[in-house]
Amino acid sequence: MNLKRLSLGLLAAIAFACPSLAGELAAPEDRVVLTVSGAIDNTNAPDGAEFDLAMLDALPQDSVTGRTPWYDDSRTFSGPLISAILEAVGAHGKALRVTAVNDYSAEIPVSDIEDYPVILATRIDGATLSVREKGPGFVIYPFDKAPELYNEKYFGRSVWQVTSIEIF
Ligand SMILES: Nc1nc2c(c(=O)[nH]1)N[C@H]1C(S)=C(S)[C@@H](COP(=O)(O)O)O[C@H]1N2
Ligand SMILES: [Mo]
Repeated sequence: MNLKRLSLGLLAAIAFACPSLAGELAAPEDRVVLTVSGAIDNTNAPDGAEFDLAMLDALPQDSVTGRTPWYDDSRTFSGPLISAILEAVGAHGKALRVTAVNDYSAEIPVSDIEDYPVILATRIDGATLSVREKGPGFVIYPFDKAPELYNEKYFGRSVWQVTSIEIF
């Protein structure tokens, strides 16, 4: 077997085994609800990686149910795991700067995402989160599974009306 062929075959096998290294990220077909920029390998736009709602829905999802400081009663939030978003864009940084439409922003260490199933909620009680209802994205920590997170430190990282995330 010739060496060039062998190395090409190896490269193809590696690209196949590691889709995040292959840089595959389809372009959004609908309104962009999230743009991820910064230290990422996979982009689909000059600004970085753009997602429409269907693209976020296609990622692994989780949900969080219970009382939060933002609502009077128990609610169920659901949406993609932020870890899945980071994987989709091939992120390699230590932190996320999460920015909302009102220019509020918070820094989230990547360790939070590794330690807990934090989601970017796109739904509340199954209904799409409109901008009026703190959408299109709302960072929700798993307060139901990890009650130790129910404090100001993590409330401050619970950014609503999220439209962009920068990895650094
Ligand atoms: N978009 C957006 N998200 C935000 C904020 C904000 O001003 N804008 N405030 C943060 C802070 S500092 C806290 S403590 C919690 C709770 O804010 P609240 O007390 O105004 O409801 O939401 C967080 N998420
Ligand atoms: Mo806060």
